[in-house]
Parts: sequence; C-alpha cells; structure tokens
Amino acid sequence: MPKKFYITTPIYYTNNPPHVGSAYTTIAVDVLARYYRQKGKKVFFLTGTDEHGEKNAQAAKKANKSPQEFVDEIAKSFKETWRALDISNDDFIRTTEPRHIKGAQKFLSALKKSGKIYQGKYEGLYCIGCEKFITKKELADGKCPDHQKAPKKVSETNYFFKLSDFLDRVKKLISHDKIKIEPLERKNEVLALLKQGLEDFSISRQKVKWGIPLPFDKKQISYVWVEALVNYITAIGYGSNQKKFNQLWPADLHLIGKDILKFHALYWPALLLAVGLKPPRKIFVHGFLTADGQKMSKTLGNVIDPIYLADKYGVDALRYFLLREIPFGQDGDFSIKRLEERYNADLANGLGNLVSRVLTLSEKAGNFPVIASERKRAKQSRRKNELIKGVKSTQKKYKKALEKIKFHEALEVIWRLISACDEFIEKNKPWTLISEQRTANSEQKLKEILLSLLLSLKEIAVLLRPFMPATSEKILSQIKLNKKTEVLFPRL
Ligand code: ME8
Repeated sequence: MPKKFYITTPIYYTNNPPHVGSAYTTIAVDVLARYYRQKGKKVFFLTGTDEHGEKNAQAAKKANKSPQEFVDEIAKSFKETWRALDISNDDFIRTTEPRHIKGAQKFLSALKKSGKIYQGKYEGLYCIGCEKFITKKELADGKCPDHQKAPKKVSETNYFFKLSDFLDRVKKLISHDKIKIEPLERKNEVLALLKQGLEDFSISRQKVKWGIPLPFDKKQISYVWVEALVNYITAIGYGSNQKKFNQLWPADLHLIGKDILKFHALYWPALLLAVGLKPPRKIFVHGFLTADGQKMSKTLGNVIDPIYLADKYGVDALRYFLLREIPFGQDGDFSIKRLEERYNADLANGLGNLVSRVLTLSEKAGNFPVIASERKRAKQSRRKNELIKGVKSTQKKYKKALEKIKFHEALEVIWRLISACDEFIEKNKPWTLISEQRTANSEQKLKEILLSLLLSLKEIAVLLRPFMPATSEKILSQIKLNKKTEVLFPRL
C-alpha cells in the first residue's frame, strides 16, 4: 500500500479574489503534492475558502450583495485561478458547504461534551482584518500592524475554550517534534509564546450573524477561526465519511504563512486534543511577500493579481519565480523587475537556450534515435563522463532540498546542472564532430556526447516537473527519449 500524504494550504478568506500571496502558498503546496505523487505516495492535497465571519460579511455588504451570493462569486474565482495556475488539488472545501457545516457542528458538540467550554464575558479589542481578539500590546500606534486599522471594541457574552488545560501537552508535543514546526525559528517562536502564557479563547460570537450556529446555543455562532481550522477534518470526512477520515488523518503537513502560526501551532492542536483527535504531524511556516517592505495584503490594497502575471509571463515562469527568488521561510520583496531579470537570465537564456542548443545539435547530427541498444554504451559513458556523474548527485541534492521544503535550493541545484551541460558542450565542441567527415570513431564520440546531453536534459525536465509541469512535458516531448532509456537513472 502506498503511504498517504495529506497536505493542506490555509483556506483563504473570500473578502477578495486570490492574490499573489495566496498563490504563493498554493503553488508551494502544489509542488510538494506533485513531487510526492511522483515518488509514489498517495497524496491528498486540500485547499479551499474560509467564507464565514465578519470580514466576509462586511465585504459582501460593501458590494451590495448577500453574503452567500458574494462568497459564491469569490470562491469561483479561487477555483478558476488555481486551475489557471496548474494547481493539482484533490479537493476544494468551502466552509458554506453542508459537509463542512455538519462536521463543524459535530466538532463543536464534541468540544462541549469534553467539559472544556465555559461561558464568560469578553471585553476587549477585535481586529476584523485578522478576525482575532487582539491585545493593546500587539498594536502599533493604536493599529493592527498587519492591517493598519484600529481594532473595534467588543463587549459580549461568549463561550470560551479552556486552552490552558492543554498547553503543557501541546508544549511537550512541539518540543519533542511530535508536532514538527519548521523552520526552527518558528518552533522557537511558538515555544516563547507558550512561556509567556496564553489566555483561554472565545469560540463563539454573539453579535455576528454570518456563520455556523453553535449546536448547544443557537443564539451564538461559531468563532470563524475555530470553524476554519476544522475544515482540515471536515473535508476528509469528519462527520460524513469516517472511513476516509481514518485513512487520511492526521495531516502530514499544514503549510501556512507566519501570520496564522499561533492558530495552527497552539489553538488547533489543543482543540484536537480536547475532542480526542491526533494533532497534525508537521506545520511549515513561510514568510511574507512584501511590496516595498510592507506585507502584500488584500486589506492594504498592495497586491498583484496572479492571473495578470501568468498571462504576461507564463504560468510556469510565475511558479518558478515565486519559489526561486525568496528562500522559502523568509520574507522577501516581490518585484516585477526581478521577475523579468530571472525570466531572461534563468528561463530564456539558461533553460530555453540549453534545450534549443541540444535539439539543434542533435538535429544537425542527423537525429540518430536514442534507442534501447544505446543503453549499454550510455552506461559505459556514465562511468566516464562528468556530466552523467553530476546528474546522480543533482538528484540526491534535489531530493534532500525538497524534502526539507527548500524550494530555492532544489531549483538552484537544477540550474547548476544546466550550467554543467553548457560547459560540457563548450568543452566537447560537438559541432566540430558534426562538420568533420565522420569516421566510425568520431560518430561514436558524437553519439556519446549527444546521448549524455539528452539524458541530462531529460533529467532536468523530470526534476522540473513539480515546479513547471507544462514546460517539463514540453521538453520531454521535444527530446522524445525512448522509454527504455529512462531506466538508466533511478526513478525519484
Ligand atoms: O488567514 N505573503 O486567510 P487569508 C505570503 N482564512 N503569503 C501570504 C501573503 C503574503 N503577503 N498574504 C497572504 C486566513 N498569504 C484564514 C486562514 S486556515 C484554517 C484559515 C497567504 O486569506 C499565507 O499562506 O488571510 C497566509 O497565511 C494566508 O495567505 C492567509 O490567508
């Protein structure tokens, strides 16, 4: 039985259509999903939309639409964008779907049954942009630093979750990497939060209407964050398909941005433990794409439409750029200038040039077919020639980088092989062998050179497949290597 690999993106708010920030996380998860599928794992890749709560309701009001009508439109634009960006998700959960509502209510009932819910009065501040209760300490100049807006004062009777009862257990799980939080500095950040101490949090809202009613008190609706986190289990059958749920839970990886770390690393495991479910295995946290140093966000209005970028530069160029430019985990400025520079240097002059060079050479040499009988010879040349030796070490380094979720390193390794191919061409000057009157010897040498280049190119295309699926297919179809030659290299 192949091993399952359940991987998720956050579910995005439907107050606005997708932007390059949400595309960033989704493309990253897509690359991992494609990589692990290629490795033979039974991948389940989930994404979706977070449609309830004040933030979405306010956006609908502003657009003069009913909340349902509004979120239907935005959810559609998310689905269309992910199709356009070649995202290979296995499911798309919307929190307004019956399967989610049913599962969320089951979860809320289980939480109540656990005895860890109590009624209390909340008085304090709330940032609608974050959909979270916020303390004065977290503000900068009286405003939420992420949304540049003053929070509103809230005073209402809510239900609270006894978070404090679970913090010791959660701390142990995180310290011992039973819930692995990466990169390390994020794990330390969570441990520091735990050291500071955390207050119980409210799981319901009294004055908000757009949401899921609490099964034990219909006058209140579920706090949007509790409901949103639960998507990771309702989508795989919690409350509707127990068998599927048992097969897929716990999640192998939640990939998120650093803005929602506390919810995923602390609240979510505690909520799961309260109802007797396992916590997720791993949470990987990436940084922010910034514009002139400031977080790109829909609320701040400094975002770029990923479809515009894909139309202008190509889907694969966008996918490549986002994961190559900024070391994954860190913040980094998104700039069109850099995208264009990388497009020209890495894609047009690097990869594109190598493909056309090798194809032209091979055509000029008479396109001798790379047939199965060449395998033996290629095996011999593998022992001799540096280029083929380099392919093996490229594979190893690539695998290591991707499994540590270091996309930029994996891509760097591929581009080193591209440079090695260029150097190999310069060194061996196959064109001199093409133009010469060919002897049996020179013909043999030419074949070996071209075969090494074609095989390296094939490997480059295979390694690029998760990142740039269409480009990879195009290269593979252009070089048309005989299927049998594939066994020369161990599969990934
Ligand atoms: O927080 N740079 O939804 P959201 C990098 N609904 N990534 C970015 C980004 C940026 N500038 N802007 C957004 C929510 N993202 C909740 C999540 S999950 C149970 C509920 C990405 O629409 C990044 O992954 O605000 C971030 O964590 C996420 O979008 C926030 O999306």
